[in-house]
Amino acid sequence: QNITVLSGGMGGARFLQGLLHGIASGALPGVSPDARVSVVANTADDIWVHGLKVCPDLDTVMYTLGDGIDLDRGWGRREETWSVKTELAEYGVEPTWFGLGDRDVATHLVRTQMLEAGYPLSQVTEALCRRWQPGVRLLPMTDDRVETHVAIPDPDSPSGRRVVHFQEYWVRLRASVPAETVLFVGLEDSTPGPGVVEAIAGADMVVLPPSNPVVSVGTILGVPGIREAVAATSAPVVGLSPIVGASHVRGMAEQMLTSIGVEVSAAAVGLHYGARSAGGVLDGWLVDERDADQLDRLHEAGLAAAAVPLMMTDHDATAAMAAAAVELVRR
Ligand code: GDP
Ligand code: FO1
Ligand code: CA
Repeated sequence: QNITVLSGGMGGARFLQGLLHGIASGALPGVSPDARVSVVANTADDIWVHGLKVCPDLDTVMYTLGDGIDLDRGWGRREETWSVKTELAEYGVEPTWFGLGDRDVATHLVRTQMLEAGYPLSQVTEALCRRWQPGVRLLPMTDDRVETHVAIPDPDSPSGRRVVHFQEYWVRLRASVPAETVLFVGLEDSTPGPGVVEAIAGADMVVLPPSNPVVSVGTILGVPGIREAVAATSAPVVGLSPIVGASHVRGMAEQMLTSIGVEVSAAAVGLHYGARSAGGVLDGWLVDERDADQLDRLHEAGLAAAAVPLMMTDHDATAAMAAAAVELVRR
């Protein structure tokens, strides 16, 4: 059996840990322990810093599933040191706000060298995963360059706005100013990476994990051909809400949803993805128990829906979420 997951960074990676735990322990109804997981990961967070290509969501999934992640930060390597970052700051070289760890720099050096030698990001990722053995097939959503940028208020500029890279919006500004517009540079000219459409078309189940619906899953679905593949696949498609009790659990999904005019609620995100019967991509949508009052809205829209505990507090809790997702759309 093949399960395909469209993932961002932390939220998707945490979900994948629980999914793999659930598969191995036989906790997912009708899913055999030898089921294989393919991950289509967001690459629009990617940024070039200090001449290095950094791929936050690919690396967060790879490090998390490869057991190299720093659990407190949720990104970057554990047992990290920061000499390179400190020395760069001593030289006054910007950006000083981006946390580049010494161990992490090695990953970016390998990736940058391979990209500059002409290897596509998909082959670079495959090479890095030979070391990390994440236990999934990790597929960049595209090999083309795509970057999320954010227009923020700027009284000093004639337009009253300034555009910053998503990483600056999140890491330096902590999403503390409104995202007036979110721009996905290069997205409309991108094509699905190798194996991506096949992983979706050939899946026995497609999952939209509790990742950011705008700048993680939204960007993946925005690669021309991917949304179409999800809408057309013979596999059931099920999603889990990243919004619990009208707010995100962490990160900046609230700001992103607001900037595209979508209500910050579990049901609104499910309706934003839409029921496949109504031209959307979902067959089923899981919300947290706190949002059970929103189930009617989802049923009326033609979605299978259920309210279950949706906090990824540990691998068993997350495995139970994955089991509920399987159960919701099982035929
Ligand atoms: P990022 O790329 O590092 O931002 O990670 P993702 O986009 O994959 O996931 C971020 C989303 O995960 C945020 O919108 C959070 O609301 C959501 N999230 C984090 N922890 C949990 C959790 O325990 N349960 C649910 N339902 N969502 C979560
Ligand atoms: N997130 C931060 O909040 N601060 C950082 O300094 C930071 C550095 C960083 C370096 C490499 C990397 O792969 C991820 C990094 N992240 C950092 C996380 C990154 O901003 C992710 O894109 C967020 O999780 C949002 O998707
Ligand atoms: Ca991300």
